[in-house]
Amino acid sequence: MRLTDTATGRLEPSTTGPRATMYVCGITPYDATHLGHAATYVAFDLLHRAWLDAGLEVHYASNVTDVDDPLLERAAATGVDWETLAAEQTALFAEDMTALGVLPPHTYLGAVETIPLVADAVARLLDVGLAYRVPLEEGAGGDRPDLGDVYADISADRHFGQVAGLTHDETVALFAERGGDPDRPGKRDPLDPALWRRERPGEPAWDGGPLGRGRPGWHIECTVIAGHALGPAFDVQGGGRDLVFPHHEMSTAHARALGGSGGRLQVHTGMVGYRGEKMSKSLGNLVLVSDLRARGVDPMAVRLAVLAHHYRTDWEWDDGVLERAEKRLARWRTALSGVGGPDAESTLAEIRHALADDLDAPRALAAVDAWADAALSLGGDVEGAPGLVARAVDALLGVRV
Ligand code: 5CA
Ligand code: ZN
Repeated sequence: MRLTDTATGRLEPSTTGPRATMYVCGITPYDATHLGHAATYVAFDLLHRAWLDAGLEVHYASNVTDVDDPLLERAAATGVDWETLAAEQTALFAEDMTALGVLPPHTYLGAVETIPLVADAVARLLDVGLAYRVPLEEGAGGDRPDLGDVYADISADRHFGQVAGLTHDETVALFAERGGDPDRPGKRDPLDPALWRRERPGEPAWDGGPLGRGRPGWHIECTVIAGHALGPAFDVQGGGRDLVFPHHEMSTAHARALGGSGGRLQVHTGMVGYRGEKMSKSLGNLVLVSDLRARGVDPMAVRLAVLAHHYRTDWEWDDGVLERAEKRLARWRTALSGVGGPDAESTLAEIRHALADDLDAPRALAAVDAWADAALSLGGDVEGAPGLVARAVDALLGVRV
């Protein structure tokens, strides 16, 4: 099967051997799972299922960014303890994913529980001169204010920029918009990302050995968790398109700095919008999976609504999208209720072909629609055909019918 690699823009083989490995960036748990998250995890779930169907030995790893600025800010603004907020939202996310039929990762690690691994990696980068310290402002750094924050020196990386392929001006703008600090005094380059943030009054901090107490930077966290789970090189680094730059550019650069190569392919999903803008926790224009579930919406209809869009396109959620998916699901269920039906071998082959071709879910759904149309209009007497379609829809598309 082939996937579009963001770095080259080309279709590339999804694996190179009997083992298939992917790292998909997990949530920052300060608010509940929305349809944008759901679409991203359902897309990579299709890949997971296609790999299993091909008989590959799959290792899927993911993370929870359970300590980060947006999470701490939300906790402070709402007066909730940040750890409680993170634990609650992480649990709700798992529930939502289970309801949507997303197979869980084999390795699932939080930022907090991997701090010693990250601190080690950052200390190594300092030792080999690929990272440097930036002096702290007055009042920061606890009893070791002399140990600065640690930043990666991206000028040392010849391949920097290959993931996103952006111009310098574009990168600086995006860096500022997406959690970076281009104007921090003392940095060698505005784009250098933080690897270790020293303790600040009112912020949580952990023992960092030679780094001093503090907490990990965002990109290095994903590099270290992916490397720990999958090794220095793996097949797919995935996430939504909003992570291409800086997150995946930086985490791949960090992987190289640590002697590996990170994801061979960079795979990104389009953005789900709502009411004219990207659905996002920071904008607050959210449709939550848990709200839909609470309203009694069948999560399989939600999954079908997602699958009706190719993973790389941007699309808008609205009631019509959900209504069409509910109708489709009901129609499939009716068509699948018989003992016999039209021959389904070619339907199964078409679903597999469609998924092997850059996860073309809409084409896979169309194949099932065609079979359902034939079943409902012409009938058919192939015994077991509905069962075959039902199992294919369940195993390959993750839709329980
Ligand atoms: N914790 C980091 C990654 S290490 C993070 O980006 N968390 S997140 O909660 O903001 O997003 C989780 C995943 O959902 C990311 O892959 C992100 O790219 C994706 N995502 C967020 N918003 C949307 C959206 N509107 N449409 C599609 N995917 C989205
Ligand atoms: Zn990540």
